[in-house]
Amino acid sequence: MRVDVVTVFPEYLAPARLSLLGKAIGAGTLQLHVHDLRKWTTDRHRTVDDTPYGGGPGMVMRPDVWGDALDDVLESLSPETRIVVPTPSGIPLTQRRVEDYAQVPGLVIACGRYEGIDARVWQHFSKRFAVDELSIGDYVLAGGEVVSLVILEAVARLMPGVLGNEASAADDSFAQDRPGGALEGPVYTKPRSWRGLDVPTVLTGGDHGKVAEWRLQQSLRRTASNRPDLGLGTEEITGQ
Ligand code: 6GU
Repeated sequence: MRVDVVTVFPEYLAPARLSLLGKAIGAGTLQLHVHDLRKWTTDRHRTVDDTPYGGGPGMVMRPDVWGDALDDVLESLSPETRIVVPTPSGIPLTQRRVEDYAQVPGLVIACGRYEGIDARVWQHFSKRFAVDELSIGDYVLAGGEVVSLVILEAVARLMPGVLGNEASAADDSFAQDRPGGALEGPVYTKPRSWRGLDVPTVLTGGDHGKVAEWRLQQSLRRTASNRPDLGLGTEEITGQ
């Protein structure tokens, strides 16, 4: 898969060359192209923003600069490429959507800064491409660069050959085919006893059916406690 990121801070994407993402790039599974938006500015000061029409605080990114940048970046790309616009006013990024992105030939992630990008840019490009305005949670970041790293990592680990253990993605919290609870429960490793705390005996007893039952119960309990919004009632834990 190919991912193009357009940003005024291309150096912000340096961590994408590390660890799991770095390996996916090295293996050719992921082709990452980072573009400096200022390359498409035409004035001496390399201006990317201006004051908002209608007044108010902050600055808005100019449609002419973004339009020229996206024309060039999209020119050689598949029409199935998705344009992703990180914004706190977007629709929530979910694992469902990450799974969807893992199936497309490419993404173009348009990182805004300041108060956002002139809305006409998306009016224009949505005539030719699917444009998704996405939020990664109910808090405000200074720009989309960190969000692009989040999307890259979430998508890349679903691609064939990227994770060491292919089975581990299917067992994730939120995965489509996870039975019962949505969140993973607690995990343990050696030593069996540490600072007076013992691993739950069910995990060391060798009864795989009992282990599965215990893990499901832990998963439901954690989901009800940490994420009541996910809508798994406590009756599914207690059986009442
Ligand atoms: Cl996608 N962008 C920004 N700037 N802030 C956010 C966000 C995105 N998601 C949550 N907060």
